[in-house]
Order: sequence, then structure tokens, then C-alpha cells
Amino acid sequence: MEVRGPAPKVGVGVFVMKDKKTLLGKRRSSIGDSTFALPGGHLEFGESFEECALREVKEETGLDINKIEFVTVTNSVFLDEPKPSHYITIFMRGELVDSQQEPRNLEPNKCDGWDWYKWGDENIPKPLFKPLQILVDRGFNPFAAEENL
Ligand code: 8DG
Ligand code: MG
Ligand code: MG
Repeated sequence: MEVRGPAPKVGVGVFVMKDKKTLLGKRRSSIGDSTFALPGGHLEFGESFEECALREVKEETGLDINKIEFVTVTNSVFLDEPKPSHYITIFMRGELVDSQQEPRNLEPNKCDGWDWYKWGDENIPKPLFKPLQILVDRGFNPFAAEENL
């Protein structure tokens, strides 16, 4: 196949679980602007998926998570975006260390703010970031991730 762009990048998205809810925020980015997405970011050199999930959630929301585990992966090609790109996205999930801890919007240039939403609920905010919409369309449930593999 002809190579038309840079190598795909690795993203990590994190389902932060609280009761039956997960954390979403409206993106401010050249990819998926104004869509609702999970906290997450780019895998850094030498990092494990768990380390990346822990670090990005802390950097973006201030939340401390544990029991971090892999749930699924997507191959997302964004050709129609202002900055065309290709991501392999590793989806992880984790639980709050302190169930009373609330998220803070620590990168307001990248996100309008964080809130808890029931997954699969019709109240889930729209539009979702494309890789998340793909998961919804697959019937994916982050709370029952073993059954999705
Ligand atoms: P960084 O500088 O902190 O490493 O990066 P970031 O600015 O936080 O990156 P990001 O765009 O939030 O995440 C990196 C990529 O991961 C994103 O461009 C595409 C991919 N990605 C998905 N789904 C999701 C998702 O639900 N949330 C986040 N944050 N990223 C996702 O494919
Ligand atoms: Mg980040
Ligand atoms: Mg991010």
C-alpha cells in the first residue's frame, strides 16, 4: 500500500467509573472538536498503558484512579478533520481511589469541563467523539468489558 502520511499514533482513552457512570468532557482540539470524549492522551515513550491512563486522568481531571485495566482497542482514521490523522486507541478503565473525589477541568484549553454520564443512557451527550461512537455502535459496555473481548 502506498504510504500517504505519517505513522499512526497511539492514544489512550480512559473510562473513569463511578457507580454506573463514566466521565466525559467536550473536546477543544483539531481532532473531534466539540465532541464528547473520555479523558486520555498520547502514550509516551517507555510508558505502559496503565501508567499512561493514570497520568492522563490526573493531568486532565486531578482524579486519582486505581484498578486500571485494558478494555478494548480501536483503529481510527480521521481523514475529514482539519488535521488528518490515524490513531490506534487503547481504551482502559479505572476506579476512583476516593469515590467522593470530583473532577476539575485542569486543561481548559482542551476541554470545556468534565461530567458523569450513565453509559448507554439516552442522556449520554452528543455528538460523541468518533472512536467512542464506534464503541457505542458495537454495543460495547465498559462496565462489562470481559464480555466484549
Ligand atoms: P497529550 O499531549 O496530553 O498527550 O495529548 P492530549 O491532547 O490529551 O490528546 P487527546 O487528543 O486527548 O488524545 C490522544 C488521541 O487519542 C486523540 O487525538 C485520539 C485518541 N482518542 C480516541 N478516543 C479518545 C477519547 O475518547 N478520549 C481521548 N482523550 N482520546 C481519544 O481515539
Ligand atoms: Mg492529555
Ligand atoms: Mg486529552
